[in-house]
Amino acid sequence: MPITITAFERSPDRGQGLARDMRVRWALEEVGQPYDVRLLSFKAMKQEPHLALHPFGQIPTYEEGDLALFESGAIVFHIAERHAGLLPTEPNGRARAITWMFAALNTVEPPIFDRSLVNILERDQPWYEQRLRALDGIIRKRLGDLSSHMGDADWLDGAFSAGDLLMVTVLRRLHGSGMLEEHPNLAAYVARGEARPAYKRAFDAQLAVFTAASAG
Ligand code: GTB
Repeated sequence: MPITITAFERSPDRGQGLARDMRVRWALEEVGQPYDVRLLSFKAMKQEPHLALHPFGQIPTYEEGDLALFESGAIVFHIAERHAGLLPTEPNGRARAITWMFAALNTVEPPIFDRSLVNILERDQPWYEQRLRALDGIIRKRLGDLSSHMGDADWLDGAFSAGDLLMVTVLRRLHGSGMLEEHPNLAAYVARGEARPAYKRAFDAQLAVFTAASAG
């Protein structure tokens, strides 16, 4: 069954691969599944037929035959369940890798994503500095804990898994903040993820969308 995902017609990140279609593209590249991309304007995302696929009018979505999914974490999990390469087969290792998927999305991503939003939307507000300091404190605590957990390991728990894929996409958002560099093992971890051939193919594909939109 052909797979179709959705992505921004023109990503506000100008091709940095920060939108959440990147993690879906990367997962599909890791497991060697070809996919089509339907590009959407902000207007089209908020209208039918897209709303029938995504109740919140966002990207990414995933279609395969009569299956339609939204939520990037659920999509990556689905890909990892259906195809070898992103989850261990040994049950306990698999459960731990799934735990890391949740940790990336529920524990590490929220303050990092909020920080991006505050920087975009609240810069002119009187509470901006205070809010940024509070979020940076939470993020630094998360990074410190994660760094201690990882030590000198290459990946979170044994071999590369969907947990690493999600964690790296989450941590990448801190590029430019200086916070990753406070933990050389985490900076190296992110670089290791970004060096994977599947990551590079996914990154280049989403960048090509932005480049084409800018030329047109
Ligand atoms: N929990 C959902 C998931 O994981 O799939 C969240 C999906 C989501 O936030 N989608 C965003 C979206 O569709 C795009 S990824 N936004 C449009 C809207 O809500 O109207 C978030 C995002 C957007 C922009 C940047 N950027 O420019 O750097 C980065 C990330």
